Amino acid sequence: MHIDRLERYWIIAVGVVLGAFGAAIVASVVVFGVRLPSPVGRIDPAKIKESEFATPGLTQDGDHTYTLRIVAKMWKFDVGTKEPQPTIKIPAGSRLKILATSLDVTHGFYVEQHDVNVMLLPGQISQVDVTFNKPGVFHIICHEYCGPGHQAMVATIEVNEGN
Ligand SMILES: [Cu+2]
Repeated sequence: MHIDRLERYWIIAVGVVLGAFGAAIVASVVVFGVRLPSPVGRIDPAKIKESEFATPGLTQDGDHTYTLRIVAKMWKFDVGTKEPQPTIKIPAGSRLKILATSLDVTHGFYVEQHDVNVMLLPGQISQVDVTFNKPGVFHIICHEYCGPGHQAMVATIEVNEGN
């Protein structure tokens, strides 16, 4: 079979590019440990008051390690406080295990400047582990349109100069 010289070059070039993409995917998993956010459990939204999400909020597990339980609902990230837009305060260098679920509809969960971008589905518990090294104020934003109060669905993580 005759393959034109230019055509052969293009076949090789496409092969190299596809190979590089494949290598990048393998490297992201094997070398850099990138994982898709995955559900860690199921929950009946009607029985949320009988679950670990009955008292959402921040608990300290150890030195600079915390668990944050969040219930997303129209139109608030509930962390167990009365504020409509709550603030979670942690020291710099904290490792946060975020467990989140939705009470009603699909919500989004995005933390600015950090590697957190999850969809919160009713009936599903999602987990994200993230370290906050840099002091600052970082918003948690709902990025899935969830109804007329969607734009007010904001919480804040305040990372203070820690020790
Ligand atoms: Cu929303």
